[in-house]
Amino acid sequence: MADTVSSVASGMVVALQANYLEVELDAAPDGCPVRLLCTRRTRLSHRGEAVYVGDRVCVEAIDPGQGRAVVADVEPRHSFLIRPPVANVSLVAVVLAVEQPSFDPDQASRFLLTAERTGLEVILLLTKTDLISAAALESLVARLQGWGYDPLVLSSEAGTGIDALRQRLAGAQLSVLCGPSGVGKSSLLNQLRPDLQLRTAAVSGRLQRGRHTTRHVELFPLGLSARVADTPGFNRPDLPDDPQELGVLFPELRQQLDPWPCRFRDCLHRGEPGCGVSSDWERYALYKAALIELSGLSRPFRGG
Ligand SMILES: Nc1nc2c(ncn2[C@@H]2O[C@H](COP(=O)(O)OP(=O)(O)OP(=O)(O)O)[C@@H](O)[C@H]2O)c(=O)[nH]1
Ligand SMILES: [Mg+2]
Ligand SMILES: [Zn+2]
Repeated sequence: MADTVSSVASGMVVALQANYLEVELDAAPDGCPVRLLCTRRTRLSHRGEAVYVGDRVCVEAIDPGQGRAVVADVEPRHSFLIRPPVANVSLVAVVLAVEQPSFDPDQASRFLLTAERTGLEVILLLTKTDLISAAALESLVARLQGWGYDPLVLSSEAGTGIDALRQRLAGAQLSVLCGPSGVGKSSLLNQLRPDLQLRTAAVSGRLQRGRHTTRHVELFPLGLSARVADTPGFNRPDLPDDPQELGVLFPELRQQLDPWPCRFRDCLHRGEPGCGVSSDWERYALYKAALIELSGLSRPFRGG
């Protein structure tokens, strides 16, 4: 009889809860479930190797009866979203509500900057568009276009934009829905895959904040070859540590560097000689405020 307990297989981490990883096998051995509940080999922790949703892993000590195994190794990642942590992402979808909770440009930018740090394609999903007038929506869309994004206009309530979203996500191997709590990330997934019946909860309080309903990152298949990650919302992503890294995370700043690269490579675009970046864009104030925040953390500024 084959010793299935010692067999080895490869797969992908599809969910993470406390100390357990759920791994979906590429090909399950006979009589073994496709999804296994796994712990990590202690030597992985000793080497300081964390394992995240989206990671490709090798599992061993498979116990088909119990549906358990142990993650022994993690393959190198081709991309990584820092927060929420997801490995091997191909598309980052930043989800923002027009209301409930209301649109906050500083918060929105922090999510977009975090997404841009992956170097991957970033899209912006505007949700709950049933809650504002057509004119207000039009002006918000125009504003976001000025930030370099062409937002997808959505409403899970009215069913607006769901087919367009499905098409967009189906073209990416692994996309992540990330954004503040209560903006309707899980609601969007329920629209795309009604069978999922993910838990959602009404926003509450004076600020109409979300209630942190989704607790774990989890991947769900969409169509034949795509997966989408639902993630727990949070309120204030950190800025990158390095002021030099900040500018290129703003698409509307990046666009200005293309025709007019700055004279100095370490230019921070605050009116330095030969700088190719103008001050005539909406988020310039936000960019400068972020630089000041970062300089408090790292090194002092020269000049003003
Ligand atoms: N009016 C309106 N309400 C919506 C829409 N989409 C979601 N909601 C409501 O917004 C609330 C929050 O939705 P969720 O899907 O739980 O939000 P989430 O982003 O997953 O929140 P977390 O899991 O906490 O991060 C729920 O009461 C939804 O019914 C929408 O398009 N229009
Ligand atoms: Mg949710
Ligand atoms: Zn410059």
